[in-house]
Amino acid sequence: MSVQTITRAGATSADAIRTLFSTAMSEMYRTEVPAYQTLVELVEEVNAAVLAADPVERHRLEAAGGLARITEERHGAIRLGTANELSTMRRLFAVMGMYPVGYYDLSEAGVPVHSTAFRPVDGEALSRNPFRVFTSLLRLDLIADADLRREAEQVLAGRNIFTPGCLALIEKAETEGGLDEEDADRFVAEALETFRWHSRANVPLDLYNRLHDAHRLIADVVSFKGPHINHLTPRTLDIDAVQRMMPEKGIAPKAVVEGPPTRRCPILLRQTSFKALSEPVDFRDGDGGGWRSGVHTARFGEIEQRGIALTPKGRALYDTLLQDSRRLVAPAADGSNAGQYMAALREVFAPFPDSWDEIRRDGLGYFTYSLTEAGRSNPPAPGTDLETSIGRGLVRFDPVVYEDFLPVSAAGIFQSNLGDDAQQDFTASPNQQRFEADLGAPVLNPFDLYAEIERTSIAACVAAK
Ligand code: OOG
Ligand code: NI
Repeated sequence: MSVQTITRAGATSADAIRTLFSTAMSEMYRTEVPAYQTLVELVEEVNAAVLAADPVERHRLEAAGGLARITEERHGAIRLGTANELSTMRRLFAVMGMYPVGYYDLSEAGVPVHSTAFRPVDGEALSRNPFRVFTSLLRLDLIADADLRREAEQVLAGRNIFTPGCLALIEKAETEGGLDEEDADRFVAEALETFRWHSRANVPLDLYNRLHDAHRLIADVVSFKGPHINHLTPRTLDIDAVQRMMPEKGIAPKAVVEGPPTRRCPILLRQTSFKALSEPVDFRDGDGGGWRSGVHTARFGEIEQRGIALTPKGRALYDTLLQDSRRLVAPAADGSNAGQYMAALREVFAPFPDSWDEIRRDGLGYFTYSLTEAGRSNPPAPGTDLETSIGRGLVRFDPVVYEDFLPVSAAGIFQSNLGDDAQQDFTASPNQQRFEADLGAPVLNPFDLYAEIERTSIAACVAAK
């Protein structure tokens, strides 16, 4: 395996380790969940067709350094059981240049977890490989049954989801400021073990059933030796086409695409998924040391289309319009009113500007700015106003890709029957403090990161000679 290394004391760059890891994860998931392989092929097919039909988009992606990213892109998701698991996971991801961004409180949508997304944060790292992992922590405090809570806590306290080799290499990376090539390869192999599927449960069937009755997710987190990756999501350039074509490939998608409607200029994130598989699992057979067969449903497939990152103003508009459309037509869990919902969504979102220039002028989205060819041969004089340079064709602007998640969409993926009054509280709630204490660090604010990427690009334009 060859990695791109940087010269500093022979250390492998965090970006290179992340790429090794996301590639290994993708390979593992392809063999574990064959439908994922089918989905990846479908997405590649659709992306190639979109780029062939749209040379302008192709050129724009190329110019923004984004073309190579598209087929590489993945996100995954895991669910953890304890504070200790979460803080160690933070240290594990840091070795790959991934940091906790954002806080998502899913309890408001009836899912007993709160979450963050580990991802690269600066523009350069993102353009190399934006691999991200949506990471949830189970909230046992939301289990009403005190006895069941104690049992679950006991099971979780007795497991160790990281291999000793993985823990040793995390420490080595922390003390030595990185890993050499050989250690990087070992680290990836050891870390991968944590994300692997275990067909043998960690609990007897009876306890599994009681956990499952409390909430399906509680059973998923507590019953296994580790936090198996539950989906891996490729990025498509046309989610409507993928949604349409999934049945042709023998995959049944959920009824509605989550997030904003189809638009010329995509905003934020649109997602669809196929239902979790029912998989055979062996459960411990009481004290006898034997095994009993059963099933568990956890792992599924998901596809997403990413659009521009919105400013707080753009996000507020998005949240209002989404709420309005859900008030008009609440998507039914069985998909019976999917057409109606999508129509309402399109109609309600009509006031959201649908050209990059309008989105930019209205301060709704983040952009990167760069010199055009004309701008490079004839740089704007120092102090020239950015708008003037754009007007003269010396500077161009490109949308910054949204790298995060949407709580309503995530909840819709977790369970597709949100009530009318389900809230989308994206800001701090009292639980964020608890989450950060368990994480052992504050989560980063996504808006700050996008603003920084925009600022850096403007500074580079102004400084160019
Ligand atoms: C995470 C669901 C959230 C997304 O893309 O919004 C998510 C989970 O099911 O563990 O991955
Ligand atoms: Ni996902």
